[in-house]
Amino acid sequence: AGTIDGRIEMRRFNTATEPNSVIQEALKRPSQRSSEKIMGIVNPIIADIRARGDAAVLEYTHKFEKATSLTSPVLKAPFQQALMNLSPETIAAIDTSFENIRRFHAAQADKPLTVETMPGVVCSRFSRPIERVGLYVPGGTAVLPSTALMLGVPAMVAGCKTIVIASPPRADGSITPEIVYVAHKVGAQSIVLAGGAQAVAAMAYGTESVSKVDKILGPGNQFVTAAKMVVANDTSAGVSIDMPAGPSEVLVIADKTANPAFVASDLLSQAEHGVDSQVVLIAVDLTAEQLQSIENEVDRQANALPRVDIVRGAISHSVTLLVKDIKEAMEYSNLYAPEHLILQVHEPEKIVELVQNAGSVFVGPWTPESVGDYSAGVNHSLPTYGYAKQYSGVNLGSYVKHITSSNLSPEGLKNIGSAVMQLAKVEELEAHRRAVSIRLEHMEKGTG
Ligand code: HSO
Ligand code: ZN
Repeated sequence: AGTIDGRIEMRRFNTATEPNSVIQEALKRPSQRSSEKIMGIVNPIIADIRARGDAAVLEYTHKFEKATSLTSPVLKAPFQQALMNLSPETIAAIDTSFENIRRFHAAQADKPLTVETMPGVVCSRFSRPIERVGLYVPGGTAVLPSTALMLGVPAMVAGCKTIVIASPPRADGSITPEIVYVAHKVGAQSIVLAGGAQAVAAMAYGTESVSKVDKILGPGNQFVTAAKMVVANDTSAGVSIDMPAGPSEVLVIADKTANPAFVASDLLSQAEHGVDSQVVLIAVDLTAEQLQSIENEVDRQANALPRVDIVRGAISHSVTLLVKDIKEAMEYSNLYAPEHLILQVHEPEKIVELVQNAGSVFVGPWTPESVGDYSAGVNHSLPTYGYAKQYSGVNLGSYVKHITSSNLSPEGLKNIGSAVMQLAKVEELEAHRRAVSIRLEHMEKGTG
């Protein structure tokens, strides 16, 4: 499997002939490094940041990012023009993407709602922005200004007062100019020049120069994810997180109408993210020749990619499932709950109705996943590792709290009073009961 004869090929399973247990095993995500090991590294770093603040952040950045010339862990707004020197083409691309993401997320704002549940009993719900958010933008094998857009634009739209962006600096201590430009556009207050658990801890607890935030969002490696879990579980930090994040994934469903070159290109665009990425192809009732031409395309296109070695790693734990019809394909897809689901099938819009679990769906031959990664307007910060079964991707709601309110008239309290008093009695909470009865008595006396 994977690299026989150097050929870049996914393992193949036919659901008609393989036992279900084999298929289930094939669809397992590649296992992650043991969490105890990770925690053993992450916990002391977090403790160190809490104890020594900026000095510790800097030390870790010197050590892990080799940025020994860096003297402050924070870049404060307004950011100097010289730090966002970009080609006009890149500025135009960021501006176009920014505007699409802004429009799609602005449309997600929910209007306040009010319901009179009983005469005189009015319940309302309204939202308020989370005041301070910390956005983690990974560094590593690729620079990801698009992630700064996906996290920063909805924060801006929601009206978060303080937006802090953290991203590991380059070895010369500088930060990718595209990220600085995005930070400027979304109105970020500062950029923390740090990565890993140290960046997460600095934002969760605050340091001399890093402002403490109320929520941390954004993808990252296993250390970042572990650190997010630790700080979210520490009540003294008072911070929440978006969701657990894992390696990138895509599941492509292709039938006879699919273009093999398109199918291969989508599989590879996720496979190039990292050796731990996983891609799945579900081939619906394809002939041997059709399947062959997709596999040939995967091998041919992969070998022409600059990141072919990463692709090779990802493909080595990726699979093709051969299924009999689209219904079966959707059953497996819903079971896998992919981060990205690509439908290259006949009448794809109809198939969208069968989607139960997925982070984001890409419909039809003209919708490569990369449009969603960058520019269409949908968010690319999505649940991985099967968490699409219970989590949504980052959206405007990720940056707000919903607050409810009730407002009763005297008539309302009369209408509802007996129910409240009876339940208070059942729970033997007499002060609760009296808070109602004292008012009803007051009304009866006509003094209210
Ligand atoms: N596909 C990634 C996001 C990304 N792609 C950033 C390119 N740049 C999320 O799974
Ligand atoms: Zn991507």
